[in-house]
Amino acid sequence: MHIRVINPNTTGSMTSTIAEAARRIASPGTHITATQPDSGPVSIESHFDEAISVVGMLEEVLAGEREGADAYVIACFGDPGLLAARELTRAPVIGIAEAAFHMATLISTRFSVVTTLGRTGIIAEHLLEQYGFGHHCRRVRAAEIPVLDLEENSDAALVRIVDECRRARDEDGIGAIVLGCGGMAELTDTISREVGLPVVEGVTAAVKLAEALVCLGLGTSKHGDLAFPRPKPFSGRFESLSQLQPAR
Ligand code: 2AL
Repeated sequence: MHIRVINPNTTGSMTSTIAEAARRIASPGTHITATQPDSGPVSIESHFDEAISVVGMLEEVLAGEREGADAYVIACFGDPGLLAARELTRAPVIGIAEAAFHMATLISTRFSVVTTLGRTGIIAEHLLEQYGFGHHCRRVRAAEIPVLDLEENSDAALVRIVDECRRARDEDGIGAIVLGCGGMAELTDTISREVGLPVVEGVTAAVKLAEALVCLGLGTSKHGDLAFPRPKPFSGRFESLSQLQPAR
């Protein structure tokens, strides 16, 4: 089984962190390819960053279709472009936020999310409502660290995240914590040990859900709004997307 894990930002060191976490959790027969767009923001911390990142992320899905990927993971906690990506393939496409929310509800009745910045926390709150997880989530908390601090200032970032997770444990009345950034993929065990609660991390959760769907023979439905986009001319810099043909 080939799972293509796409980091929608362009920071290679974060793609490596995500790849290592994905490979550590993957089953022996699963091959993980980790990629990132050529162009786009180095980190995704706003609606603008998300919007710009989506085109490069979708190009990575199209490249995966040419290689015959069996499933895709979108490894950014805003799940940018998730439904658009699903339109491009019959394979399952899993966003790390939705994966983590689903897993958290299977092991607890209430969870809190600990993410990077307050403004990305608001994006997570929108997703919780959109996905129907609003009443499972007690609180979305921010450690107030820029995403790239996870790579460049990692010791200080970990201290702030652990502190926020402890506050969530002590104040929110929760059973589990969801980590709210793809760049936190390697921190799960440490945080769980420090905080003493189950910690759900999206990249690893998404890889296991992708494996499960592929094993069940389930892929993205092509009936209704997730059908392949209708072929049409694209102009200007997107001309290469004209007459897009489904790979399978
Ligand atoms: C993210 C993420 O997972 N990767 C990134 O660049 N921005 N989202 C977040 N909430 O920190």
